[in-house]
Amino acid sequence: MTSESVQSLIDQLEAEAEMDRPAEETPDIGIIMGSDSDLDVMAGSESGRPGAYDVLTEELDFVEQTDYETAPEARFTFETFVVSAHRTPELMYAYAETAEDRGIDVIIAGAGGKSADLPNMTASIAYPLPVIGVPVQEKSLPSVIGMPQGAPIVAVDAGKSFNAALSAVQILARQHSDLRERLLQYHDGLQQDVGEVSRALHERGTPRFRE
Ligand code: RP5
Repeated sequence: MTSESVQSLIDQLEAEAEMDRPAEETPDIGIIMGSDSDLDVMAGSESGRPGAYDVLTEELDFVEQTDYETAPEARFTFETFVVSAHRTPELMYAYAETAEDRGIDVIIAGAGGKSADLPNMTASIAYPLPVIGVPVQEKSLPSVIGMPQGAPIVAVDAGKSFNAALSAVQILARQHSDLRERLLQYHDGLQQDVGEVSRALHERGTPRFRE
């Protein structure tokens, strides 16, 4: 028995899959997580480690798409949903099965706990769409990466949704040269930061640098 709120999400996904909207109007990346308690890891926490939302919006100029009728002006967008493999299996199935028809090119799926099945089940259902798994906790790692031969998933280290987003954009960049440029610019920025810190440490010496 599927609850009304879940069924309405399933209906929405299935209706979107029928719309055949142009790629400019649909999200390029789908971010799903097992629970909203995963949001700080998956999106990034305001006071802690940055995540997928932060790198996509702050470094790579993506916009989060929340409305499919009025798509954002930005060319590259992502969507975010809570989809629980165990509590809402029908929603997980509908999400994974409709993703490609809804214009998604890559899915980032995160889940916590010891039985973090959302990433690997999504990868199986959405195949051949690539899925990047994020183990939300250290203990989730074996269940995210432990796929049998022939059933692939790409995965990042525990909690590293930031890297999952970069990997997703690397996949998209094979088709979109402006994303390739954005990735190179991001990398240049990282190099610049290391260069500046290195010079400051070297020239000031350790005690003054520590101050
Ligand atoms: C997993 O169980 C979720 O991905 C989450 O990490 C964990 C706990 O979920 P809640 O009980 O906080 O909803 O399925």
